[in-house]
This record gives sequence, structure tokens and C-alpha cells, in this order.
Amino acid sequence: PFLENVVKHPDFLSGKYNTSFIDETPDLFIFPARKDRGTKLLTYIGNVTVNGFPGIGKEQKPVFHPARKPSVDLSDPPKPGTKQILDERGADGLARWILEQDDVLLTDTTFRDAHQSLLATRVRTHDLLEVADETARLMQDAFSLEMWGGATFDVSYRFLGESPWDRLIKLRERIPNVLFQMLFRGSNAVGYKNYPDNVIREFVRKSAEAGIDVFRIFDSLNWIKQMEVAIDETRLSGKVAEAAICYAGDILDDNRAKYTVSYYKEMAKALEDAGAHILAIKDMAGLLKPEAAYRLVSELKDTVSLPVHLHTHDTSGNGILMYSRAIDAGVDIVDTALGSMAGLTSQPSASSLAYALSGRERNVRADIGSIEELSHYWEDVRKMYGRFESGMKSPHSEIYVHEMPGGQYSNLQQQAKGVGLGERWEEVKEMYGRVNMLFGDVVKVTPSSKVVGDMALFMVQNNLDEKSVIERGRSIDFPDSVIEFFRGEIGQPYGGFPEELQEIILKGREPLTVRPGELLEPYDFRATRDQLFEKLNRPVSSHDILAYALYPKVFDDFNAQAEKFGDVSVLDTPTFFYGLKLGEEVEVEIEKGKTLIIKLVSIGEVQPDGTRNLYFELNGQPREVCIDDAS
Ligand code: 3PY
Ligand code: ZN
Repeated sequence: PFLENVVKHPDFLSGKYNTSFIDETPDLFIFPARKDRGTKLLTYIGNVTVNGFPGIGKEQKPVFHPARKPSVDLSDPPKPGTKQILDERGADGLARWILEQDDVLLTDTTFRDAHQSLLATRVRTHDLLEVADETARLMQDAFSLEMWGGATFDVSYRFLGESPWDRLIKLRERIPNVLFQMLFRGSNAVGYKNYPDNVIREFVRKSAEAGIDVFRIFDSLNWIKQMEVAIDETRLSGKVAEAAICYAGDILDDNRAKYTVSYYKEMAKALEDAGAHILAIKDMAGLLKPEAAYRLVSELKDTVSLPVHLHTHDTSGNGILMYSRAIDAGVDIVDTALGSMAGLTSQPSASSLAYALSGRERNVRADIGSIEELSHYWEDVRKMYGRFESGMKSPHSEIYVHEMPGGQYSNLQQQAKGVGLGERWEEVKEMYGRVNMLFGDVVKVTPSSKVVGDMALFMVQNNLDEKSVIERGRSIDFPDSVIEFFRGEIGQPYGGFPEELQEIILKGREPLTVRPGELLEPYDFRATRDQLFEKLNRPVSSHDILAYALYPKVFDDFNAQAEKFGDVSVLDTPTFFYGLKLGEEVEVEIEKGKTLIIKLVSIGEVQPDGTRNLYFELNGQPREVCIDDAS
């Protein structure tokens, strides 16, 4: 085991070792205890069978049919794609290649934003891996697959009991030909607050090493200062820095004077100067109207010499029309999802866009048949996540009023339910738009959107309006996120804070005026490594250290769960969410070539101490586990 620890150690693997490596690396002397993976999985299944899954509760397992898989010949390796162009020509070469294309390129968001926006980010690695080989072959024409970052990082640890790093590494092995893209929140990385610059740099480096090619970097207040470190590190890693302008307001509305075409042009120029390889327009709420898209893309194409990549959410139902006008104006890449994971708060459908452009000289670079085949798979898989759907059934043009990002909609709705405001959701949405104006019309995207959401929930819950916030605010304890926002801890909004409100909320505390990252001490990775080594009693990887640096509590809880239940990512999704029905049998491949057959035989009565015994068969052998019945 010692040698195995050495050769698997991330520092050894990355060549960062010398003769003192063994002395300075105590975790080499930790040998994994022999674990009974079978019993741990039975404990997980028993627990979810008896107590239900958070957010779903105790519910009879519905019948789900296995997802239809595309019929693809997997014997040939996937054809070379954009990943090879990047590897051969570098990021600048890739940017030139994009500009030379006649067709519009697609980024498919099914693996990230589509499910973040429709299914509260709950899609599991299991279902992604299941279709990875087919995706490599059927999406070979795509510019990129957006498959990491945003909320997927913390949700994986927090709710799915799986490591997002494993997801990335395993998908990369199976999809070697298409660029992998992630959403990176500037100084907030994949978190909700500012992190020290060395954390941002290390996160970019490790993500690049693990397989990310394109970093879409934004700041939640469009403050470029907070994007520079990530842009710089992406360039140093030899990867693609796609710097994003977050679209707020409405350039067609003369009464919304804050976010004008000149504002966006200036920002685009500054991002080009900061080193962007691609310019993204990140229309996170789907506010960009068709003629605004035409105008904005035309102006930005004239302003910078970078390829322009457009992102939107189809909440209003106008996404295809908007893309059509952006394509008229020469946009290079647009974000779409596979049909069954598209529309509403997600991205517009790739195949619908392709059909909509029929007869045009410029169409999308994609094969509709391939997209439809993959879409069937996702149509079936989506049903398994039905309990995380927002319930939105039709286009919501009210988005132009409340301006809530697509990725936030289903999450804020869950949050509202959590604080007993499920019935008052309409009021919460309306208040969201009003809070935006109260805050001075800010860019709303994670984490600034969370602040607006928290304030909207708080005001509805406490029956407050704008007037009472100003009049009685000095004696009101506002939510922590709101206080932090007004202290400048996630940055400075364009045009500054509304002064009176800032004073009321801060109650004498001094606000920051500089980039918070400038004030943070560098993070001590070595100390964390030692601390985790003590806690985990297993080798500590650089991925563990980064997870802890971003989300210490979430990562601690994840490890506690992993200790109890083992690697639950191997379970099929219905079993993961609902456990087993009496008499039901499932096969679980715990590693290549090693399969467990698990059957639930019977469930015992509740004992006086609140536990129940569950009787299973594991590969034909009887097994009993004792579960705390929380009801
Ligand atoms: C995220 O930051 O997670 C987003 O999707 C923002 O749009
Ligand atoms: Zn989005």
C-alpha cells in the first residue's frame, strides 16, 4: 500500500516531488482500511428506503423504464473535434479557427446549466457517464460541452454524495474529443463568496489539469477587477479564457439608462485588453430581446476582434427568435441544450434552432438526427428527477419584469418552500424585481442574485415594502448575505451602492471600497492538508484541499456520509433517490467487472429504540442492516 500511495499521490503524479517528498508527505503512511463496500451500500439503500431522500421525502418508488440509449457503434474511437484543435493550435489558434467557421457553433449545456436550471442541479454522474461514449460520437461537431462549474460543484458534494472532480475526470476519459467548458464565478470560483487569489489560481490550475478547456469567467457585478486573476491563470494554464459580460437591463428601453450599449462596449474592450480569447454575452435571465441581440452582437463584433459566444435562458420562449437575430448579426457560438432538456428556464433547443434556420445560408454546425437520439435518452432520464422540477409549464414573459436568472428559479423556489413561503411564490418573484430596483438596479447572477433572492424572501416573510425598509430599517436585522453585499464583500456594483440604504443596512459598519480578494490572506493549503489528513485518515488530494478551501462544512459532511455509506455514485438514480421496493433486485457495478446484486427481502418492525432491521440478499447471501427510523 505504501508504494501505491506514492504513485497515486497528486504531487507525485504531477512531478512535484524531490528527495524530501516522502518526509514531507505524511499521508503516504496512511493505508486505506479495508472497507466493506457492500454493507455500506446496503446501509445507504436501507436508510433512503426507510427515511426517504431530502427534497423528495418518503415516497413509494415510482416505476421508471431504463433510459433509451442511442444506438452508436462504439468500436471506433470518437472522431477528433475541437479539443484536438485546442491541443494542436493553442487558445489563440482555436479563437482564429472559430472566426473562420461559416456555420454557427454550438455549446451543449445539457450536462450543466440545463439541469441546474430545470432540475435544481441534481443530475448525477451515473447518468452522465451512462451516455458519455455516445455523446463523444454524436456531439463531435459541437464547439464545447458545458459540463462543470456553476452550482454543480457544491451540489455534487452537498446533495449527491459524490465528488465533482471524479465526474470531470471520468467524463474526460470517455469524451476526449470535444472541449469541456465550465462556468467560473470570477473571485467567487464556484462558491458564493470571495476567495483569496491563491485559491482562485489553484482552482483554475487543478480544473485545467483534470480536464477543463474553456473557462467562462464572469463577475456577478460585472466588475472586471474580480475577473482578472482567473483570466490570467487560465492563460497561464494554456486554456481558453472566455470572459463574460453579464447582460442586465434592456438596451431597447430608454428609461433604463444604466446598462447601455456603450456600457457593454466598454466592458467588451476591457475584457479583450484583460486577455480574453473569447467574449461571452451571458444573458443569465433571458432578458436579451431579439432586436437587442442584433444590436448588441453587431456592436460588440465591431468593437473587439474576439469570437462572440452567446448564452441565454429560454424562460420567455423568445430564445430561438433571439438567437436567430444574433446569428444575423454574426454571433460565432450559441448555447443550446438537447431538446428534452431545453426550453423554459434552460437553454433553447439545439434541434429547434437548427430547424428554425432551415433555408438560411448560415445554419448550426450539428447533426439533427444525432441530437434527437441523445435527446431521447435525456427524456427518459429527466423523469427520474421529476421531483426536482420547478413546476413551470409554459413560457413566462414576466421574466422581463422580475429578471430572475434561469439557474436561480428552481433553487429559489425550493428555498421559498423551505421557509414556508411556497404558497407566496408569486409575491416572492414580484418582490425580487422590486428589490433589484431598491438596490439600485444591479447585475443579478450568482452570488449577487442570491442576495436579491434572500432580501425578497425576507421582505415577503416580514411583510416589508421599500418604504418600511427605509423607515424602520435601522431596527431591522437584515439577512447576513444582504449585510455582506452592502459591505462590498462580493464587490462594487456598477454605479455604486444606494447610499441611504447602505447606511441603514450597515448600521455604522465600514464598507469596503477595494476588491475583497486584495485584503484576504493567502490560503494555507499545507495547513489544510495536515488538518484533513488528521480528520480523514486517508490520502489527501489537492482536490480534497480545494473542496475544503471553498466549502469546509459541506466537505466535512460529505466525508462523514462517505464514511458511513461508501461511494453512492455507483447506484442507479431511482435507487439513489427512493431505495428499493420489497422484493426488488438491482445490480450495482462497484468497479469495472465487479458487480453486486442487491435484493431487499423484508423490512422489520420499528424497535423501541427507533430502529428497524432490513433484510437483504447481497449476491445471494443474507445480510441484515439496522437503520434509524427518523419518523
Ligand atoms: C451560476 O453561477 O451557477 C450560474 O448559472 C449563473 O448564471
Ligand atoms: Zn445560464
